[in-house]
Amino acid sequence: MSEARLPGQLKIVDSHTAGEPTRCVLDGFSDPGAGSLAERLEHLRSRHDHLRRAILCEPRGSDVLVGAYLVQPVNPTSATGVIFFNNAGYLGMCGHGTIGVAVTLAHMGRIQPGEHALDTPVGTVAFELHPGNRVTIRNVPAYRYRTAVAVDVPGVGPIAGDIAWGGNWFFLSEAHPVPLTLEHRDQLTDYTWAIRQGLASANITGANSAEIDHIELSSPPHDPANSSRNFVLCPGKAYDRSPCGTGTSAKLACLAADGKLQPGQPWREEGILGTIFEGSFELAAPEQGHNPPHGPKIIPTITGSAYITGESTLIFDPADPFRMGVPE
Ligand code: PYC
Repeated sequence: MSEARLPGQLKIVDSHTAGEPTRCVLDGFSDPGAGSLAERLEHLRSRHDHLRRAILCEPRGSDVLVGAYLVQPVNPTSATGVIFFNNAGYLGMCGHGTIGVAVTLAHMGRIQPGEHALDTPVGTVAFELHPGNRVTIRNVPAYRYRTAVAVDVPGVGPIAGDIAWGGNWFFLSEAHPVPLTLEHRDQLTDYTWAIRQGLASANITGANSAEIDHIELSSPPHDPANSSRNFVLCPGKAYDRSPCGTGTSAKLACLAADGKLQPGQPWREEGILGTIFEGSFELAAPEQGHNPPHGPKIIPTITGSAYITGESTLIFDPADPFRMGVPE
């Protein structure tokens, strides 16, 4: 398939993990084949980005969807390779998406309950498929990169937060103008978007000048059985309906750095819908990187459930004026 051409059809399986949807694209697209997943992501970004929009944006998709191209794994023992994408671009890792992919692979009869792994552009992620659509992922190493960073938020003023890596870059703050409830989602979206703009204007980045494209607010949980509640703004301005797997990983790294959570201690992260990811961590082995100055590197494990919501064929009619998605 050359640039700006679409396949006639694509097979997809849709699922949701704790309320956040994942669209697995099974075949019919041009799998870049060889090379690392990071190289293949770049190939898809530079040569086939129109396909991302056609699959995920309106009228076939929506801003909330996360897509997952299933590609050949790099490690022959991995169940699949995965390149995650959304309405704005591509994701290095996606926690809810990995749980969704695992349940999709089981739905297709490609895996059975037990231990597996999948390859992502930021590393291999081990996962265990439990009976009953439940999945535990062992994420890539997470760590806090900077502590108590002040950012001047347009229309709000200065606030403080930590910057952490959990498979994506996060700015995590406990400062928020309204409670973390669904009824305040529009205000929370505007506020977190303003934080993101404040970070960009001040050139505050993750390591190697990486853009911080996820903003995570935390508050005490609504349910006392849980540990914390969050609201996470994703790169394309949609908020995560789930407690966000990479966001929970980044949070665990900050808790570990502050000595507020010990290895193996359980953590229950409540998302904006009240759904839960169960997390814990172990300290990363020295060969997985030295300890950065703002806390140790950790290996987070995140458990959640996903459900299949559909199995269908996307059709790209050459006569359809919106076959490439609606204009941005
Ligand atoms: O679960 O890691 C996650 C995630 C990232 C963006 C949306 N969900």
